[in-house]
Amino acid sequence: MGLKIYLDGKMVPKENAKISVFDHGILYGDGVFEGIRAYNGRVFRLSEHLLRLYNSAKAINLNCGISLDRMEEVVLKTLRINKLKDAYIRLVVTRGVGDLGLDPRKCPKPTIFCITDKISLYPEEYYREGLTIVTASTRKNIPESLNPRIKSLNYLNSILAKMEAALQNAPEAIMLTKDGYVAECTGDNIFILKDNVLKTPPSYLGALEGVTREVVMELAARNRIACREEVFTRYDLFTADECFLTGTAAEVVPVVRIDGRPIGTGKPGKITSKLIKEFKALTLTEGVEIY
Ligand code: PXG
Repeated sequence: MGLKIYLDGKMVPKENAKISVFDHGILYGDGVFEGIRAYNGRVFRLSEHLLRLYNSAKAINLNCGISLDRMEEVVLKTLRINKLKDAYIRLVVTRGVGDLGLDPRKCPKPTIFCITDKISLYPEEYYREGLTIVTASTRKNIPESLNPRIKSLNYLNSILAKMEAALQNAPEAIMLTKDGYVAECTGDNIFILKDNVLKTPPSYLGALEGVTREVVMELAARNRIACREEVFTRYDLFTADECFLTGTAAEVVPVVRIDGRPIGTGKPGKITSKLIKEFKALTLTEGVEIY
């Protein structure tokens, strides 16, 4: 049996999961989404992801048309019908079908779909050896224009930076704000450790309030590691003792080299390794049960 996709109230085979070319999600990137993970039969931080989805929708004045509780059922049912225990979940709400103009009032009904699939894990050596990454010259969108805290279907800003990373054979790129402060990566948040204090850029700079970022802040508190949201520059990256990225797909992954400079010892740091272990443990003990 092939993969089934939830699409507007129905479970449809992957081959038939198609949406209209008049959908404003396609025409204008008008919509919001979430990337969520399930570990060993439990969905990790599902309510946090759903809250962010509904807040992103609210910020662009998009009514999802179904309640948050119903949306939770959509995710769980899609996992169940595909008999998945470990999965990557992509939940998308678009403005829906309209005419060829921008006006969202011409889109009476949002399009909702949920894809659940086997997770393709990052190579093991990323965690063992750490990542070598670069700074992109493409700056983060300014929050005054399109707030990056909205997880919208407009990812061109991140994609342009990701292309710069690929040109240099790097798996990720650091993105700076228009003023040159470190914001985040193309699909991950960033942390540094300096003199035993963890620092991550505040979301007002234009960083997504990552669910994994929040978990790491909790783990830091639990392990009595000082952690602050702080504005910092590339200088602070280069002179950091440790650096790591966080994201639903990446989890917690060490960074050992940035723009040619080794970070700290040039090997994954001690605190980073501890947080990786703690994070893994948490994913296996908490979460919404699917079955
Ligand atoms: N910042 C941005 C810009 C993101 O897109 C994160 C941070 C991490 O957030 P979470 O909540 O996952 O800890 C994201 C995550 C990809 C990919 O292929 C990444 C994301 C979405 C879709 C694809 O790397 N978002």
